[in-house]
Amino acid sequence: PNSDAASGPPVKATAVPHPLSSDPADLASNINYHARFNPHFSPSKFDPEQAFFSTAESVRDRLLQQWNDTYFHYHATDPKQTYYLSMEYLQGRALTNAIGNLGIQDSYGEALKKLGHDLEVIVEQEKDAALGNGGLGRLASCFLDSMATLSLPAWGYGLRYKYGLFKQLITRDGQEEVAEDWLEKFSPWEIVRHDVVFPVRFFGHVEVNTDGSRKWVGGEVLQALAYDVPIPGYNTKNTNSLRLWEAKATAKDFNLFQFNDGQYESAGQLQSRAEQICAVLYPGDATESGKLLRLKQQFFLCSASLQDIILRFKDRRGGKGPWQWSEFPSKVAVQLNDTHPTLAIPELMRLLMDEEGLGWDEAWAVVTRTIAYTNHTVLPEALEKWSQAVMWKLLPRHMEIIVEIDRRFVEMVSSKRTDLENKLPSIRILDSNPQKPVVRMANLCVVSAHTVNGVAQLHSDILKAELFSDYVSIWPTKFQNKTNGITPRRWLRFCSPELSNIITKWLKTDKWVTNLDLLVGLRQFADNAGFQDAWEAAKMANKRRLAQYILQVTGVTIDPNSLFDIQVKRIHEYKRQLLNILGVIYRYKKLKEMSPEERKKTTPRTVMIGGKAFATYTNAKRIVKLVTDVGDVVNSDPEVNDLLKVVFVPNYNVSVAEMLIPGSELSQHISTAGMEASGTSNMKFALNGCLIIGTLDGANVEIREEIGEENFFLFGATADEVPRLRKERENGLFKPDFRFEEAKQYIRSGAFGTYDYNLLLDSLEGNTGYGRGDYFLVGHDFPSYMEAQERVDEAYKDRRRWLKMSIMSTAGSGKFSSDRTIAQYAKEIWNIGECRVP
Ligand code: 4GP
Repeated sequence: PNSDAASGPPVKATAVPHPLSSDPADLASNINYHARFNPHFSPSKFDPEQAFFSTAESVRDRLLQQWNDTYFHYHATDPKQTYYLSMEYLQGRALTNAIGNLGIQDSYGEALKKLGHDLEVIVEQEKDAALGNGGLGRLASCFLDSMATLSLPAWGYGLRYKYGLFKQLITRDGQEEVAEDWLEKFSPWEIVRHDVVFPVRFFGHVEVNTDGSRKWVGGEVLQALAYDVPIPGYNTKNTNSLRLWEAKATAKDFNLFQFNDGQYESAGQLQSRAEQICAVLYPGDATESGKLLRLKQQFFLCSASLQDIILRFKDRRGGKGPWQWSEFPSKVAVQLNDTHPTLAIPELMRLLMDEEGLGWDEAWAVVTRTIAYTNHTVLPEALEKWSQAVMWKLLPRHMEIIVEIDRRFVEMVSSKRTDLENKLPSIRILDSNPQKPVVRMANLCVVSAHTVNGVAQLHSDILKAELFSDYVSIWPTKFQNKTNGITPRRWLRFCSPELSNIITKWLKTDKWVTNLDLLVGLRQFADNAGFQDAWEAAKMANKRRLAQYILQVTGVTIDPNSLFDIQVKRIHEYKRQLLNILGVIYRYKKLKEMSPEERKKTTPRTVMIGGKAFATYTNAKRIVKLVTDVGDVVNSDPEVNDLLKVVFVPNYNVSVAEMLIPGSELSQHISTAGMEASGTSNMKFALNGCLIIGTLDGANVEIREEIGEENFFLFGATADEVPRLRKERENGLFKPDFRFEEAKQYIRSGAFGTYDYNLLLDSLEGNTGYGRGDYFLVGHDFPSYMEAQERVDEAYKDRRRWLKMSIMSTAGSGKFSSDRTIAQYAKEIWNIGECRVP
């Protein structure tokens, strides 16, 4: 801030300028207006934090205008609309994205300059909205951006968690989790909608009316209050909504009598139960109460969203019945982002039958033509199963409906598909194992949805061949693939302006921002020395920025001339950060054994690993600890210091990714083949000219196809070899590579401190069991991984060759735009079309 900072904003507040003016002076005046008149801060303060909030509010004025126009346009046009139901959205920061999509970044930069501030500093003030865990949540956010950019009538629905994903601290004991309060001050982006409130019931019982119809009554009723977050598209006026629900109790639910009697806690019981629902993303579910809370969250999202969708359907037909319910699926598409919102299925059935009076068949026809389901993982522990007892207690009417869906499915199989009768125990919805009767949510989705899709070709093939193979034989056309994508706005245009400018300059157009296939035009310059030099300079600028960031958050100095090698993602054994760090350990040991002459020939590397481990996932936390311990030893070892650095990047989130990815040169996507459904960071890295070392897993397969196998460092077993390799291991036939043994032994020798790593290393030994007996095949893949790493070192020594490969990576990334993914969903699943605001 300039010297006026302490005495308030330097420009005098005048009348509020038109919110759509892009004149920097008008914008400055608008920012100034918000600084003076918003009630959140003292008007005498205008340091970067206040400047951020005032700027965001000024941007919001414009968003509001477009958002209203969009709403009215959709209302008047009444197109078919998609509703994306997701328990997770990893939105990250919104300011750069908003002004970038609105095309007013430069004007805001200038406006802030007039006010004594620097836009780059101001955007850093914003907290990440981390209402998600990882890939699935970030995908949802990329989809929102693409839906708006393609001018599609499509909204997101989610929950407004008070505390999103935890903040990760790295201490001497490894990872520590603390609550991340993204709403600590407030979010300038949301619009609280006191006019949009729906009741959501829990518990209670089912009453049967004299005509046989049924009604869910009693229990407790909370209110769902809507908060709308405007989602602007790039280069379009369309500004869609992300509607986040918050749970509330009403004043009626507050027992004033009890309160006055000193019984403060029981007086506000419902209020506090309401607060629990949106308190945190993924509350621990080891306890019964934890499971109940998660189920409540899921139902809360589904019920509020569907009531809202139905009301809108009615509103758009004049608000007066009778309704043509058979028309509903031609006006509404509901996409379930994984099984978390599965309860939308029985809830829509209930609303249609019990509230709207439809019969079963009529309601079922609507539901099954409206709902589609995306699967994001084949990991058995992630396939949701809810206890039938808990479901009967919390949602008795929904359980009745689920039982009936299951009964009809069983009846259909028994009458029409006798060949599958022996498969019924595994394909029906209810698993009535007397020990632990559960509802299998994925089965409910597959039986009820009109379309089921995987998120990369290999994953979709695996779903069809394995997890859902029996259903495929019943409904062969139900299954599709929709390879994931990422938004090129956030993940190239805005996070790497340097590289973007070069691309625009050489392609002589910036149309690639909305038509990513145009990047293929860069192939013609891949050998051009002038282009390569410019490319290298841009990458170097990003590396320098990253090095500064690393110094700031970890205190470790890294050399921008070394190879920047990055693995960032949730810490999970199947993602094999352990393979990475074992490789680093082996490298370190060999460096130490080398003569000074030999050392001179090696490629200097900086290895960065980042990601959060689920709080109760012990082995994942041990991996984090190991990386930090290795870093401590390696980084302070003068013998290797200029050749190897190892950094654990703390608190990985969207904003950190925006810093890391543009500065990366090699990234690791090294999951056990068949286990990573897609991966989306692989796409972000490739788009930013980073080379991939990886297995033939998830979207790696398609990335390699697109950018050319000569530009991809491949290693490891393939998905179809994995079962055989596991069997061999179980039968004691596995012979470990000497390098693998050496690396493990080095850890056991205490080279990285006194922490007991035996339990972690033991998971790589033995011969059976999930997580033991090296289920993830780290040992099997280790030698081919090390050989691929040698190829990386060699390639990096040839600067021109590396630059060419880097350019080819970006040039081949066109397919991985989420615009392409969403266009396919729109056409092949939702059947919706553009509805552009004029
Ligand atoms: C993730 C998958 O693990 C990842 O491969 C995929 O790219 C991403 O979904 C988006 O489709 N799954 C999850 C999850 O995040 O919670 O199951």
